[in-house]
Amino acid sequence: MTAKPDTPARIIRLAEYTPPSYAIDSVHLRFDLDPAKTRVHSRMAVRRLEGAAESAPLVLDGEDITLLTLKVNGEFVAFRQDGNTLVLDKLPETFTLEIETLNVPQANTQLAGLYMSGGAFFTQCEAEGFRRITYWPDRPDVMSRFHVTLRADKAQYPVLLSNGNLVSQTDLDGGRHEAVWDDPFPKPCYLFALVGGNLVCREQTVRAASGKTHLLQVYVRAGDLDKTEHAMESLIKAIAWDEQRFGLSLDLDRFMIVAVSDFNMGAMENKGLNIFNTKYVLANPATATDADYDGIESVVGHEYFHNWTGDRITCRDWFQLSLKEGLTVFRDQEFSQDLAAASGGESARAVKRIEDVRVLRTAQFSEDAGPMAHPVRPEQYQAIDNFYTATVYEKGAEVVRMMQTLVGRAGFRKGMDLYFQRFDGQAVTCDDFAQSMADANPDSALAQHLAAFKRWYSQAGTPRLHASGALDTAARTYTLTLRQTLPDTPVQTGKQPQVIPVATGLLDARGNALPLWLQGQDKGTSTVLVLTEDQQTFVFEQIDAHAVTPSLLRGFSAPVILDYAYTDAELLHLLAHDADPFNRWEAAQRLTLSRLLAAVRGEALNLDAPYLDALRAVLRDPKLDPAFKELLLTPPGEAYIAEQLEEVDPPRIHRARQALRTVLARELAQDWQTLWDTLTPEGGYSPDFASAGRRALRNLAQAHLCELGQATWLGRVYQRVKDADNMTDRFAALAALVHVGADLTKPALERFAAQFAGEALVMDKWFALQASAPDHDGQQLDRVRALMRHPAFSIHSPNRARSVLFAYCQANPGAFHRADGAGYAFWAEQVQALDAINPQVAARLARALDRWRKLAPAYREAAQQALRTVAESATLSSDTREIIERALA
Ligand code: 0A1
Ligand code: ZN
Repeated sequence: MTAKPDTPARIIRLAEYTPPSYAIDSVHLRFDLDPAKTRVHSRMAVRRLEGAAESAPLVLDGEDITLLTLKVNGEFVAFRQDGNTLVLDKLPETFTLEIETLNVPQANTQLAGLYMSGGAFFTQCEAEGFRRITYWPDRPDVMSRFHVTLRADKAQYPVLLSNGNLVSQTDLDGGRHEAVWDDPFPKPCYLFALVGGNLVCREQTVRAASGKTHLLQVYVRAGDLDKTEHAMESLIKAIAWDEQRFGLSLDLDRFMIVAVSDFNMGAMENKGLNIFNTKYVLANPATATDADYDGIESVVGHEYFHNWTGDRITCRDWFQLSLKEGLTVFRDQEFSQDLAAASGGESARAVKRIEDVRVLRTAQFSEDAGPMAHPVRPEQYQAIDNFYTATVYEKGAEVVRMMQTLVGRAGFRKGMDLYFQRFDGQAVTCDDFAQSMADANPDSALAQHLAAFKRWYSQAGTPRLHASGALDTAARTYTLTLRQTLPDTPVQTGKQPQVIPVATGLLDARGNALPLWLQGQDKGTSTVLVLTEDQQTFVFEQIDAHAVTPSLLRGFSAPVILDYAYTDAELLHLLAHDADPFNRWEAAQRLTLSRLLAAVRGEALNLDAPYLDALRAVLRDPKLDPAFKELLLTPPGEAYIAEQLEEVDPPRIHRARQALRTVLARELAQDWQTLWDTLTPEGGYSPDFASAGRRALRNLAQAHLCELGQATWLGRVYQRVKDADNMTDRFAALAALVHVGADLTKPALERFAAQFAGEALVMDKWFALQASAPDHDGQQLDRVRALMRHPAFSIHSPNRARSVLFAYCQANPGAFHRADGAGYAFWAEQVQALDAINPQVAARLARALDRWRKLAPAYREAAQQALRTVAESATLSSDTREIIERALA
């Protein structure tokens, strides 16, 4: 019997959750690995759970696999088949269940379950991949002890890995060998993993603060060993950080990271055997940029932190995904901030925060305003893979951060301790986490307003925070009124107020911080106001000032849209004087945004002297970090600008932003030149915060200087493509040429490709850079099609598909949205082609048209037509169907 590859559209609802009827206390799994026919034998110790009826059936999921045998207590038994499930009735209270299945790893193009990449075996089981290996109650609240035997040809697959501890390794007849692994920690099946292949590893033994020693290994393909140092260093730092900040030690003798080229996501936290997209492991100065180094540090940290927040305590059901993801993103963001601050001082922390907020506001705010809007704890889904979203991850992290803001750092640590004390080894809910935080901090605003706070989990949409202030010089008060509104979203209306922590400071006319007194209490110069109602006023007393500028939402203390009618003068004042670096950056963003929006409306782009002087002052300020200057001088992205508009004409936005860059290039030319001359590298390449910041700012200067079109500059930049001593600078130079579309672009691209033909991750960048290039001549879509005909292009490789298709359809709105609809027709074609190969990746590409209703009429109709074309395809995975249906609903 072969189960069908995909289930028909079925809605899974949080409200319908029921606990499992059976536990699988332990399982022995045996894999006879073979690309064409892998036999999987599983022997499970099953026990009916207390509270389950004697007649309760055992329901096993299975997808795209062949069942060979099924025995209960050694006997063949009858079973029912219901869609993609097997149902067993009339079961004893405890029993042994044996199942044998057949997998065809070489035919598994979805990359979920057991699949092959580069001639090696890998698994991906989150969220529902284990059912593509064997029949099992595939749900995270069934936790089992795994004992795993792997058998394979020794010459082809010398390395055989699974979770936990290596028990034995034995040679078998016929050139095969066997490895036996035992994981001491019970886990849900989504954390199971195996790897079999010809891999090499960098390894190191570390002694943790607890005194225990651990073996750390990073496995890669032969030839990539020289790119594993940064991942190993990041892992060691993550281990130390989690011990120091949260008292959480590594609980395994051995911790392995394995890199694979074909992977749907970034990485996966399988217990003790993390599997990573090569993009988040491999780096050396010649092939990886500063951004890649940062990405590796944060993803290695993220997966490692899951060992406690995800693996030791996991999710009861997939609606609770943010329990582990929001918390773990929060932890990895704190980790990156602490590391940056350790080397670059406190302002480095702000730089990291700004980078995170930029991602949140671009990806998550637009998700929350579109057809895929869902709460941090979604209430329903068709395909859970569609809910690994910016909302669950990034907004979820903000919810955790707000808890820390409300209970303080020490209080947050207490809450984490209590959470582990209560729930270690269990599968629990977001409520359980929030309750632990509140109970550990009974006097906090969080405990006081817990029910209202938890609406952050249940209500979708981005709150708007409307603020207004009134100074009364006679009464010496400044009254701040805060009001919140939460928009309706596709299936939710009539929302309740949430708890919004608003970190606030007040500046006087000279830019000094005013002392804050609230109800007779001294609050220093920065305080967190907690908005819990629709509207509240806060009266600051003893204000001796003739003008007050409020600095609101410092550090972006809540994931909201702040609506305060700042004048340019106030923004320039904040930009010059605010003690909060985040709000200095934010003031500059607001100033730039209002000018961009005027240009989008069709007004001439005249950048005024006060604005330009303020930017110059920033560039010249010796006290400011180069990394901070780079962020401040980078205008809001096209997607973020689009979110501010009712109706969107993407090419128009692109032109406005481009025009602004050109004016900034010209007006600040002297400063760009000075930065270029003075920010010269000091010594060899190092990815540390300070050096990376200098490179970032120097390369921003270079990009602006290229905008001026002077042949000397273009020649100089071409030379850098040839002889830069690191990928950050080499790629920045190439990007600058591609962006301006200079004559030298072609030879530069060819040279680069010849040099890096053997480096897949570098070639991904090469493809992505071209696919995301501006459409100077109306030929960009043809160039994208040409890229797809390049011999190195393969739609089967998610990284390569993303580097062309996503780079064009998602990251290049100015070129993708065409009045003739050709971009959309291309998108429809590719979504369908990809869906037949890999539904998870296809469904992500499908989201490129999420916001079609906001498009100007010239585009809207063609976009709708393309969506309909996809909707009408005869075969469509439930993943892609869910996205398309929601978009059209
Ligand atoms: N839990 C992983 C992300 C992940 C999710 C799904 C995957 O396959 C469908 C793979 C990885 C993380 O947060 O890192
Ligand atoms: Zn995660």
